[in-house]
Amino acid sequence: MSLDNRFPMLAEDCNSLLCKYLTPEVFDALKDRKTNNGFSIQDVIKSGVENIDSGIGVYAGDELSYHTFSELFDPIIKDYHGFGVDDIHQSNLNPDDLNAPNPDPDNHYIISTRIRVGRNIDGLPLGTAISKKDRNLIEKKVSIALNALTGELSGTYYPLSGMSEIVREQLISDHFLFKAGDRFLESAGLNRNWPEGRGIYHNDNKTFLVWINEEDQLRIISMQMGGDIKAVFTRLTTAIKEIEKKVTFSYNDHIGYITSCPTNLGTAMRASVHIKLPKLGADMERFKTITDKYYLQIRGIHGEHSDSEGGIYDISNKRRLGVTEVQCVQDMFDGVVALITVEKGL
Ligand code: ADP
Ligand code: CIR
Repeated sequence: MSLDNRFPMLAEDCNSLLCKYLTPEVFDALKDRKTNNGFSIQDVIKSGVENIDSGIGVYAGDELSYHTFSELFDPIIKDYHGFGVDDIHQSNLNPDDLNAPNPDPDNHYIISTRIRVGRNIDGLPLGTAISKKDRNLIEKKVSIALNALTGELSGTYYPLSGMSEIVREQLISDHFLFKAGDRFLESAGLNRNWPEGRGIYHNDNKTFLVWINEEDQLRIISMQMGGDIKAVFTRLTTAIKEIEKKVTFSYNDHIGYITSCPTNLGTAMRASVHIKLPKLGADMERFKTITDKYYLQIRGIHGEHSDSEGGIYDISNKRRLGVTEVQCVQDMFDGVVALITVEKGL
């Protein structure tokens, strides 16, 4: 589909935030603007126009996109995060400030815990607008920095180019690696030159992993079996500090860490558990009342846009901007405690 200078045809039954906030007036105001990397409003909305079932539907090409197209991004950011233009974002990556004793020490409910952050390199366009050359340079620079890590974080970088199909599929089904061919990312230009420049770094027991050049240039991940949320957060924060000694990330005082999808701005953190809740799963209305109260999101067992299997859900924090990293994890912890209490009583 080619997008031109006219207001796009948006389906009547479209429920994305793009469809909610892209009025003809907003489009007209933005249609001739471009960022310093040549990113236009047509580029911003392409994924949501082509994928009418999008939840959000927009991507940024660079930090400047959030400013240049603020008439569209600001209301979307307000709607998703509850964060207004005059609000302030603050970071807190101190595990000592987290109150999260294992909510399920006997492993009846929580299967595994995972916390990730998205990061992008300061001074470069985001993956939506980056050149092949710069993408490859990022892969090189970041993999060198990662290969120098020591102790528990010590591991190996595996480029996607040349990885066998069996290994790749196993890594995906074990929840360690990103999928290929995501249609939302495809439309956003994030899959250009696939698989070149992409890959995964992980330690031997796969408790610390870094995805390179997927939706964001880095996704830094800490995960392990069971519900020791604090241990997972502590490992992640240690790793971020180590990587930041070698690589400078794009950060803005107002909207925090810059990411290609506005849902990830701020902390860029998603703290999740895979949790068995078959009884609540049979009463989605009640389930959602609890997840809404604690600012949580329900995903399926294979990540975003996937379904639940066997009563197991991926429960994570929804807010990422205007709350600290500690608060993101605290939202998830508090909600998981409430969910387990209700599930036990059913
Ligand atoms: P992201 O978390 O980076 O936004 P996805 O929702 O696609 O992206 O999840 C990426 C992968 O991580 C998927 O395979 C998903 O099942 C896995 N995952 C997410 N949370 C957990 C968890 N708590 N335990 C194990 N795997 C998880
Ligand atoms: C959508 O709008 O449904 C996709 N573009 C994904 C949005 C959420 N993305 C994310 O959490 N990174």
